[in-house]
Amino acid sequence: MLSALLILSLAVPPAASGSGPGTKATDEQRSGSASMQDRAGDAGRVMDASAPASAADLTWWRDARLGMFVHWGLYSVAAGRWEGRDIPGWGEWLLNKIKVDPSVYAGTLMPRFDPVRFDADAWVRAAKDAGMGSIVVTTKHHDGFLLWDSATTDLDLMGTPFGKAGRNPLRELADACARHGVRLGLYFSLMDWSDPDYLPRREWDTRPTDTASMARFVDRMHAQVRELTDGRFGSIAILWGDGDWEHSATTWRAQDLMSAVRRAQPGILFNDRWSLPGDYATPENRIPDGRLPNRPWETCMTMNGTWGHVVHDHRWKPASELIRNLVDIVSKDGNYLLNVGPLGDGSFDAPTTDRLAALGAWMRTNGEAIRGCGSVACARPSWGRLTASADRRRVHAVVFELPADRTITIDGIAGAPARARVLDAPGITVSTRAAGPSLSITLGEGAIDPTATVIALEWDGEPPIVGTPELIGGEELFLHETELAFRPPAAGAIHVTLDATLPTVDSPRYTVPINLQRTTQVRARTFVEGIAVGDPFEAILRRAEWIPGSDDVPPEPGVSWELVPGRFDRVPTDDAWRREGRAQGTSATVGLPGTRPADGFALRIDGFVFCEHAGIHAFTLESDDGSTLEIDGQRIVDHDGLHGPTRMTGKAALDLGWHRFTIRYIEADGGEALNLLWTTPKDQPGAPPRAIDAALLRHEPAR
Ligand code: H79
Repeated sequence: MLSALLILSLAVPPAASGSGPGTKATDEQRSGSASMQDRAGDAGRVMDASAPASAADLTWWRDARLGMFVHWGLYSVAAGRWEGRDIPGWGEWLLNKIKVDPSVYAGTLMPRFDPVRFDADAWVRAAKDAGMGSIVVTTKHHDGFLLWDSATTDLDLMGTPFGKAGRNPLRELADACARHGVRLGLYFSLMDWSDPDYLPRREWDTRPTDTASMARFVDRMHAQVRELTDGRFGSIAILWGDGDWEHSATTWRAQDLMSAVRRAQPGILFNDRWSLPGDYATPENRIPDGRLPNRPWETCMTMNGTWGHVVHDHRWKPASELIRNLVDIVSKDGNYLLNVGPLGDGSFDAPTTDRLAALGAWMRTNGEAIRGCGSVACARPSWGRLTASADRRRVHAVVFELPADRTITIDGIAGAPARARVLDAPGITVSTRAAGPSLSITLGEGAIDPTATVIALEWDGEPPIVGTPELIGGEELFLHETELAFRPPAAGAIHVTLDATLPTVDSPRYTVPINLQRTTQVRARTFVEGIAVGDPFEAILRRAEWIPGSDDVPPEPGVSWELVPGRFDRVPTDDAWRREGRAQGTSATVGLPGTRPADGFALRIDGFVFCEHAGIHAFTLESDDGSTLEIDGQRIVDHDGLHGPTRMTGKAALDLGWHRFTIRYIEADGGEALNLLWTTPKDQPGAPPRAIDAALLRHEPAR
């Protein structure tokens, strides 16, 4: 019963520390893969399988909750018009709409890029006054124009009158951001419709492709990103990739690029559009239905129907919609990146300025319900949304539609707050009344903000929020028995079933930890005065099946390995080892052979590991790219596929003695790393995985 033995977890390394801003990666750094020493320094921590694929510090980003997105480039000059015609749709997609040779597009618009009204301070002040913590500005969109002086191409700022006049908008923005305490993020499109080496070409593009080389393009793309992050624009808070979908992380060499960028900018965040998971997800023009479990996210959204300025786009969203979107997003633990499309002259149009002003006015009064806030574990109310402060002592009832009786109810808060106030109308009286699992709030007479009124509810300790029962004891994989324990609820009682039925108020009430001795499906639900509150808890706690060990000591110390050169996307079946070019050897511990092919290979490592203590062993495979681990013929870790240096852990109940294991590994592109770590029953609970002592590894001689 294989599934009983598997608990997988995945983690990736934290940002590598290294040289500070100003470092310019050399060509060797670019083309070579990071050394094993670098990888060792990358050692990550084991997290849930669903945990974000990064250990970057997102604190400032989460706390800010609101940022400004800026789409500004050659297309802003055209403003959705070409040869006297209105071009419908997104302004920044103009080149793809007019389907002209990229040199015609650039030749027409570059001489006209002279935004004399561009004022970096005004942009940053507008963002700050709107309550925004960061600005993410396009440095290069799909059209391929670079908004800075780049050594990599002539399709850059220096081909415009603005650049020739000595202006440097990204530098000016960086300085203004530093002056105003706003973080600067850079948008960068990987897809490039102008670069002669980029493939695939758009279907309308008639330029010959015979001399194009994606490898050369990726080199140039890396060089561009390194220019942006080498310190010339100061400290960069976010690298916001886009247009990654036409190629894999392998082709982009995304992992190498990210590692190099993180060395130059240790605090930088990556979005999820580098063909890798990155630090956070980026739903576009869409707000998810709820939280994304264990995944930070940010919705980016236009104010009208386009990102880049289009004179004839009048699809403006009302400011009230933008404000409610922000509240909705924060109530789901998300961020809001709201777009502006400045004009070709560098100014903002009136509809944009109006919306930023309305947002700012609302934020100045109600920002405490947004900044540093997140979700509340209660059902979503019909009249608006709930957010909670970071210290969880303050809950904000944000009212979109106040019922006629001026009373709102929060299901799942079973007690009245110490204080309550209406942020935009402090004179209004607020009376609160707790009844069972619900809190009712009635507002006295007085006008309130019809868009979104915040009622701040404060407790002196934890508010009595009653939701899904929280497990605090009980192992998902246990040996003989485990003690199932729940955190005592803030109010009411937890009722539990162990027979897969939905708990009712008549099910046994949880009072003390429950001893489990067999695989059990646990369901639990909180009831206050007989009324069910929140979603039920559900989990299967599995009793492990023992894998017996062997007393026969394998003849040779260390492990044996076999290697075949070739390109693999997944670890191959054993037939692959009949290929030509096979190499074999032995080594003292699990790792990569000293000499190995440059263009990809598959590796198989065989051996036996000695378990000195019977019990649950956790094996952590750290690899770049994919790997799998079998113990006694059972797949314990499946860390297959192409990826950067990440860890994955699987558990098995191993009896005393020697256990046969096989590791399969592939190296396709980018960095190379392979490492096997473990924790044994004699390690402290929660101890980090450690290397396996070489004396515990032996193997049978190769046939
Ligand atoms: O920069 C903005 C967009 O230009 C960029 N991402 C945001 C932040 C983006 N590029 N591609 N996509 C988003 C997704 C592709 C959308 C498309 Fe279409 C739908 C391409 C073709 C159909 C939009 C509508 C563009 C052309 C028609």
